[in-house]
Amino acid sequence: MSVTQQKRIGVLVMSYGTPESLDQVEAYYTHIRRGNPPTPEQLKDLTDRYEAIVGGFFPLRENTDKQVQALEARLNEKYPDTTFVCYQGLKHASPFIEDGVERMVQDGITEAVGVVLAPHYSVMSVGGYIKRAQEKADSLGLSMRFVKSYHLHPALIEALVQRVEEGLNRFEGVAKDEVKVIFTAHSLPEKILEMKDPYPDQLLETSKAIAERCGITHWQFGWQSAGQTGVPWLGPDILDVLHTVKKEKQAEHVLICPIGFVSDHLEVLYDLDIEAQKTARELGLRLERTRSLNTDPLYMETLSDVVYAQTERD
Ligand code: FEC
Repeated sequence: MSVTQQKRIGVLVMSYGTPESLDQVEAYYTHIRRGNPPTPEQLKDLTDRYEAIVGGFFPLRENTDKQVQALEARLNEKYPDTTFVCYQGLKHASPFIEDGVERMVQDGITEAVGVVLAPHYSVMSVGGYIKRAQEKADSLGLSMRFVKSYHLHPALIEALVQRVEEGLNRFEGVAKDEVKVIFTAHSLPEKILEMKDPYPDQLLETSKAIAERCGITHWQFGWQSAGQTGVPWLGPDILDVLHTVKKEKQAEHVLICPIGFVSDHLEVLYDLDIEAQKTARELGLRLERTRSLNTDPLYMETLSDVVYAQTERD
């Protein structure tokens, strides 16, 4: 009796990457800066931020590991006729995107799908991940398809709606319309606007979809975590938004929902939970932040769905 081999698909799950220990911070930062080492002051500033979040622990590594495992489990449970094997490919740390592609080829994978753990497409973010993976796959003769964005997937919106509702409920005794909701994402250099990059519009679409579902009208979008690179970055920055909320007496209660991020990591745990929280306290505002998606089953549902859709294309 002949046994037909089950179809095997490699899934390259790409994420930003983080150091594994404090002594790797310099190499990591140098990679982010495209090979330019940071000054001692810049290095100290970044190391201090990692130390401030959880004493120099790097939560993004464990969170990405768990997301990759959970996605593989969900894909194989949902689509039992195919075997999905997930590989990690990190932008700025090991295993790098290219390492992930190479491992798939070494394991005999001939067909693969790439997906980034960031829902919104920018040529400078997701576009950069895809370019690197595609180039490596082409050089090794691996056929790859890519998920570009999934910012309006119903399961993603549902997961975010649940978080906003839960966040609003934390303001006990405060009416929903007395809380200002601010959706945030990582800023990028302003030059993306000239390129007609979809990133700002996609972020607004996600924000509007959540606001409509939650029935909130008192919201806005703000940027966070802009770099100090000597060129203008997209604004308004979240810290300026908090100042405006106070100055214009828009609200005394603020809920931040970082829709551009899917895990607990430096940009959430430091830039929002420490830096923005300090500004809010100084301004006399009460600030809460929605829980990160991490391995929420609805997020895994989103990812498994968009990955599978790529395998069904002609
Ligand atoms: O927890 C961690 O260890 C890593 C957290 C982390 C995430 C993240 C996500 C995004 N970034 C994006 C764009 C840029 C651009 C620059 C840039 C710089 C940094 C630095 C650190 C850093 N990023 Fe990041 N980013 C994270 C961490 N990022 C650390 C360097 C020091 C600093 O500025 O704080 C500027 C590069 C340059 O100098 O030219 C641009 C975008 C995302 C969201 C999409 C994604 O996850 O890929 C966009 C998480």
